[in-house]
Amino acid sequence: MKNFLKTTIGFLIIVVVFTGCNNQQSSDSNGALSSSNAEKVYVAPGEHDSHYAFISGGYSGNLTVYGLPSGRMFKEIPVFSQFPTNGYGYSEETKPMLETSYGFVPWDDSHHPDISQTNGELDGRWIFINGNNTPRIARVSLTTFETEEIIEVPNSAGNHSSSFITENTEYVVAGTRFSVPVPQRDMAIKEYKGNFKGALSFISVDPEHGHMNIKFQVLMPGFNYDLSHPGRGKSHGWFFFTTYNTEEANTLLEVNASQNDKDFIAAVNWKKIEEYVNNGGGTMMPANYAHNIHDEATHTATSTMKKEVRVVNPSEVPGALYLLPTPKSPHGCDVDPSGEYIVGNGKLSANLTVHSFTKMLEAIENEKFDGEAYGIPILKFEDVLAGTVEQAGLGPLHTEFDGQGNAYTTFFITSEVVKWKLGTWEVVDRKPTYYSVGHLTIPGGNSKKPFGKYMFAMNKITKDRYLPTGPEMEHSAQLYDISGDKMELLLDFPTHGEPHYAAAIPADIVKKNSKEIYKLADNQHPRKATSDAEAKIIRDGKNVHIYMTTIRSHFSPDNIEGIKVGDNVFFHVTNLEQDFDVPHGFAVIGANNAELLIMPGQTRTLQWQPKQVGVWPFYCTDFCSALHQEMQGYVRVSPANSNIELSWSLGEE
Ligand code: K7E
Ligand code: CUA
Repeated sequence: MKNFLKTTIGFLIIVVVFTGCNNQQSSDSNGALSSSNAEKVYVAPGEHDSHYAFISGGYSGNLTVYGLPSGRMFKEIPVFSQFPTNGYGYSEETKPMLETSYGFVPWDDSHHPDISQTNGELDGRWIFINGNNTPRIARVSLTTFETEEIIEVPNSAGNHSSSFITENTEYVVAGTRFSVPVPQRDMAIKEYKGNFKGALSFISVDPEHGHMNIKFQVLMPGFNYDLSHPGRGKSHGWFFFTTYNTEEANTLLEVNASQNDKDFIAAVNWKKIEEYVNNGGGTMMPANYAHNIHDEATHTATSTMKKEVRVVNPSEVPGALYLLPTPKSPHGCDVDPSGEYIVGNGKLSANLTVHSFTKMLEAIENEKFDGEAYGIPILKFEDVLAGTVEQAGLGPLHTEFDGQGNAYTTFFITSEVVKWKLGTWEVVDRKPTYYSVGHLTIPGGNSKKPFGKYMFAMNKITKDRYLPTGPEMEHSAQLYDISGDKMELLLDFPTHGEPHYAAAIPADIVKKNSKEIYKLADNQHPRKATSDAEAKIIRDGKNVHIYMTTIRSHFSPDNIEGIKVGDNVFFHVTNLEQDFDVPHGFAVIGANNAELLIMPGQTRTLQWQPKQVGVWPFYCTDFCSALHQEMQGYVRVSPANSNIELSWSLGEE
């Protein structure tokens, strides 16, 4: 009887709970969910997510790694910004990564990550991301999840239509948002029109190592180049850029750059320009830009200043550039998986414009032009138009594809994602976002082979979605199940910085390659110490180099004397561990930089300039063993004129 009662009451509770949820779900406005949706995002303790999502950190300058469907953040990868958490941009080995022609620039604004591709499919080798403010492109390894390379982009400003990857990672492409004088010079801002230029940079990627090199820059008219995407399949070899401010206004752009009814999508036949350049075409122009590479063998980055760049003027390569009229200051520029449709989202329009690649080629073939801009032929809007998605919403921004013939477009003003059909242009579903969505991502959704299943929206405004945290709230993302006819909202999760775009990929493609340790035997750092016996200290004038090792649970040496005020001390710390996930940290009192976090087999260097006489401790910052708190040492700092001899020890009383 007791059991029967229990079961009945249990059943009743379940019914009540489910009914409650169902009632809530039917009122779409509050975005509440049924418990079956909770199951869809539940990853049991110890189990893994099915997808990685790499979400741009916007004004954090970094890239964050999330799991889908759980929305859990796994890592923040420092890219363009100093990161005291692990010493990136503070350690001597990583400082060169942030060198530019403007000197050391420890911050940037990162917008668009894109994963390397082979045959138009995500191959999971590298991920590229742009620095918007001080134009740079970074390459992050997806075996170490570390930034390996950063190249500065000269003649560019506001590196926004970046960083997008061609079908076989031949190029990572970077377009300037702001047009500027090229070369830079002192001139009146009023003389912008007709004089400023917009550089579109094609940066070749070495297929084996991923190393980047600016192959050429196309010097375009002084428009704003907002977003871009490569052609794929039939349109492989072309690249498309949205433009706004084709008015070439230099003040009050909110009015003056919205005068033209149509701006353009610029179509660039990069294959043609590549061929021209391979035959010696273009001009080498003096330039000044940094190229920074982190070498995994020496665990050290070097920065080289490059002195020239190859530029190409559109008029030099007839047939390589065309302008496709596109309404109302388009923002997003997205190409469908087949390569036929080029979607230009006029952010001031209610309709979506879709151009046809086939029609574009026909119009070019028939030379049906509607004038030209600075010598670049303008095609007729009607001749290239594939179709229009009518009255889909307000403020369209970005579009992704599911590989099933559907496109998903974000609408900033009406806060929604709208699903529509390629070819028929009919709207088939819409779901609200909370609130004011910018980009959206489908795993592989900007490649030839989208993986579908999930879509997530990255929203600009959070408001009441989370517990309040004062005036500053993290932005919110929302995960939707797109496997059915209708999108289903599954989850809200907070993101870090301001995510603009993100790239997502099935975990299987990436996780098998993820590195667990650096082999100590492969460490070629010039100041490594690969055993306690190799620990030593070398004085070179005021520079003191401490070759130090760490292993659970001591530093070697752990007692150091003979350091003087005014010295420049370098702690070169090698982590001797060869076990997965056993980093050691290193911090010393009064350091004006950060800590070091040293991965197994790695060497990292912290500079320390002791300013006060005394005996000062250093310690491990990462709880590495039961005796982690014992992992410490002392440095004796004597007056600048003292005669105390340099000495070091471990385990001597
Ligand atoms: Cu935020 Cu792609 Cu920089 Cu649109 S961009 S939202
Ligand atoms: Cu090493 Cu804590």
